[in-house]
This record gives sequence, C-alpha cells and structure tokens, in this order.
Amino acid sequence: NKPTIGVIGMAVMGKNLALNIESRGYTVAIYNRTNARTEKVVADHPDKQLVPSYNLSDFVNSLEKPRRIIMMVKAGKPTDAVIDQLLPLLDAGDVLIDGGNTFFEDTIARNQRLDQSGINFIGMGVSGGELGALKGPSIMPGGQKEAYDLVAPILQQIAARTDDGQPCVAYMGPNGAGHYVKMVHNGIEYGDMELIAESYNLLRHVGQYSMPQLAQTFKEWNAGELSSYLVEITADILTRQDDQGSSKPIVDVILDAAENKGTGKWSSQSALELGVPQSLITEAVYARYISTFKEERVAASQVLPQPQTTDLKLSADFSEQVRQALYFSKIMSYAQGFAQLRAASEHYHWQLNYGEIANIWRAGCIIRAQFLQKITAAYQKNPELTNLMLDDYFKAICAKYQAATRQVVAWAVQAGIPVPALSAAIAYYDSYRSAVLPASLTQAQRDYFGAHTYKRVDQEGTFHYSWYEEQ
Ligand code: NBP
Repeated sequence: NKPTIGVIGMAVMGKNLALNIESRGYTVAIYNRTNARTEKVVADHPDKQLVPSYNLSDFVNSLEKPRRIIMMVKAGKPTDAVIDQLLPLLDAGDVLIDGGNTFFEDTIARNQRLDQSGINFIGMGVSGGELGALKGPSIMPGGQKEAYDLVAPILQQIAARTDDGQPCVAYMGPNGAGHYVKMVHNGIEYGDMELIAESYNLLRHVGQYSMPQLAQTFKEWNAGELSSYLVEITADILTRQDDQGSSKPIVDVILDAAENKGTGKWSSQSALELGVPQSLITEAVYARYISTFKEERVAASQVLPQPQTTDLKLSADFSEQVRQALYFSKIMSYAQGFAQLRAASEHYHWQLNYGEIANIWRAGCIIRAQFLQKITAAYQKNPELTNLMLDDYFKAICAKYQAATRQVVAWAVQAGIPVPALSAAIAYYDSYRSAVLPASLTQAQRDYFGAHTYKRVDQEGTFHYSWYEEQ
C-alpha cells in the first residue's frame, strides 16, 4: 500500500520526524536532495516502513492522495527551491507542510501563492530539538483548516503529550499563525534562558554559592513553581565537569559568547512592528549580542571601574529572593509574549487561542514548564484577558514576589552585576501598573520641536501649544 505521508529532508529533524511517524504504524515516503542521506537512513533502519525515492517525481507519485508532504529543510531559499520543484508535481487538494523554522511572513506569502493552484500549505512550528522530533515534539500548525484536518490524526499521534494525556498539537490559525506562535515560543525561550543565567550569576557572584550549592539550588527550584525543562537541565549542567581534562566545571571552560539563529530577533522585530513592548525578550537577545563582544569586554573590564562598595547585607534567604525574582520575571516575559500574540492575532486576523497555545507548550518543547497550566487556566477563565498579570493567580504572585524582585535588582545594580532581563521585568510591571506616566513631558517635547500636537486629560480634541510666543 502507498505511503500515507512523505517527508522531504533527511537531516536530523526530517529523519527523526519520519521515524516518529513510522513508529505510529504509518508507511512513510522519504526523500532528500542528496541521495546519500536517504540511503543512510534506509541502511540504518532496515526494518522500518520507509519508502525511499531518489527523485522528487517518484516521491510524489509514491504517495496516497490527497498527498501529505512534510518538508524539513533549511528555512529560506532551500524551502523555496523545494516548493518550486514540487509545484508542477502536485495536484489541487494536496497538503504541503513546512516544518522548518520559517519566518512567518514567508509562510503567509507561500500560503497565498500555493492557494492559487488549490494546494494547501501548512506552516508548522516544531519545537523540541532532534529528540523531540523523534519522541514527540510540540507542534504549532497554521494554514487552511480543512488541510489541518487531513493531517491532524497523524500529528496528534506523533506529538508530545501533557502529563494528563493531551497531545501537544492544535490548529493555530490560517497562513502564518503556526510559524508566528513558534517564533514567539523561541523568543520566550531566549527570555527564560537569560533569566536563568542572570539568577545563576547573582547566586554565584553576589551570593558566593559554590558549584554544588548552585546545582542543588536549581534542583530544588525545579521541584517547585519553577519546575521546567530549562531549570532541570541547568541543574544538570552545573554538576558537569569539563570532559577535556581541565578538571574545571564545564561552564567555566565554555566561552561566554552565546550565539543565536535569529528567531529571538524576529520576535522582537515583530513586537516593534506591532507596537507592543517585548522588552524582556529583546534584552535577552541583546544579552547574547553583547556576550559575543568578548575582546571588547575584556579590554573594558580593565579600564572601566566597578562599583566601589559591595557591602550588600544580603538576607539569609537570598536564594529564595532570587527564586521569587526569577518567577516574577518569567511571568512578565510570558505576559509580554501573550500580549504580543494578542496584537498579532488582531493584526493578522488569526483568532489565536491563547489557552490552547500555553497547553501545547506544556510538553515536548524547550519552554515546557508546569506553570503553563496556570496560563491555560487564566485564558479558560477569561479568553479576553488583556494581560496575564491581571488574572487572579498571577496578580497574587505579583503582589507576593514584587518586593523580592526589586531587592534582587537593587542588589545586582549595587554589585555591578548585569541583570537586563530581571530589570526589564520590574520596569514593565511598574510601567503597566502606572496610571500616570511621564509621557506627557515626552509629548510636550514633540509638540515643542515638531508641532506634533497633543491631547488633553480634561477635553476632547487635538491641541498645539504656542511654544514660541511670549506668554
Ligand atoms: P538543516 O536546517 O541543517 O537543513 C538541512 C536539510 O536541508 C538537508 O536535508 C538538505 O539537503 C536540505 N536542503 C538544503 Br540545506 N538546501 C536545499 C535545497 N536547495 N533543496 C533541497 N534541500 C535542501 O536540517 P535540520 O537541522 O534537520 O532542520 C530542518 C528544519 O527544521 C530547519 O528549518 C530547522 O530550522 C528546523 N528545526 C530544527 C530544529 C533543530 O533542533 N535542529 C528544531 C526545530 C526546527 P542535502 O542533504 O541535500 O544538503
């Protein structure tokens, strides 16, 4: 019998996704531009129901109709190259899925282009790395709903499952919605990672914690409110020694320069375009950028003075205060992320379901965490929630943990330890809860130098002050 689905791209992600689908009882057609990759997959897995093809038209013809094809190739030009070759081979009603880390605007354009030939195009965010692809990723598909329905049974079987058994896949919305949600997921991942790094830095260099104490602290945090994959792997990383014989902790021999593949930047760029604050993720992106200026930092460290006093009078429960600051800040980051999703949903007419998004991030993906359940619950209670921190649970946490966050950020500033993400969190909180901001002065300046006019607190209408006339 003909394969139910085909996968193009036999690098690590495509191969693992194909094996995952096959493990659920499906026959899977596979194809890769370079034949050697396909040959190797078949040779390594002789007893699997994989049907290899060595040219695209054989691959397409091997599939059951309507055809279901997942592309797992490098995002950008390679994806367009594959689409261009596939287009003449496909029929109306077929479903083409791009599982790569594609920029959502490319997905919107491709969805429109293919729709003209009646071909369904799904932009599908896949998170969880190579192991996730093999064992169960979190899947964020967007495109024609009828097309999603044609692949939903397969996606539901290969997706990760929450601890209460729900598959981590759901229809996100039309055209670019899936890749957009994946992009914000990645942005949030940047924010989570930076918050963890800042907390570690504070414990280590302000609290003077030893490596075993650090590992133990993160392990304990992982057993509570902060329980998450990233906190779990942090605890593990901090127990590891160098494997190249230096007998130092591995974190002390890894160069302190964090790279990126651009999805955090995309997330911030989109927030800027939509006019919504995404300060925490953006600071996390900048933190990676500044980390790469290693030589400049080393040179500056020798000429720019550090703070003079470092007598901070830390309280006995320092690590608990850092934990509270981390959780508070994580909430701010997700509040910003979900506010951005809301703005995008309105702008692109997607009707995103925020509770469902938090739900499919609960397992399989990198930001999986227990507290996502609280986000789902918040949106179930009120699907129109304007900001996450207004939900009762999050409001209570903010009330309880804001003091620790302020204290921890103050200590960090006094000690000269950079905490851009933690500071962004408390600044966002304070801005959002301010009934009055100094923006009246900003607007006055705009009116002064550029006659940009202003609105008043006590009257309708638009006004311009006569700045240059004698009063
Ligand atoms: P890569 O992103 O390294 O891409 C390699 C694949 O793209 C190979 O199959 C390669 O074929 C194919 N390809 C290229 Br490059 N140019 C092509 C072209 N012009 N025509 C046809 N095929 C072409 O693979 P990956 O790491 O498996 O990731 C696949 C996708 O999944 C990417 O979009 C990635 O961003 C995304 N993703 C990755 C992860 C992860 O953890 N790695 C997680 C989530 C999503 P060849 O063998 O002939 O060179």
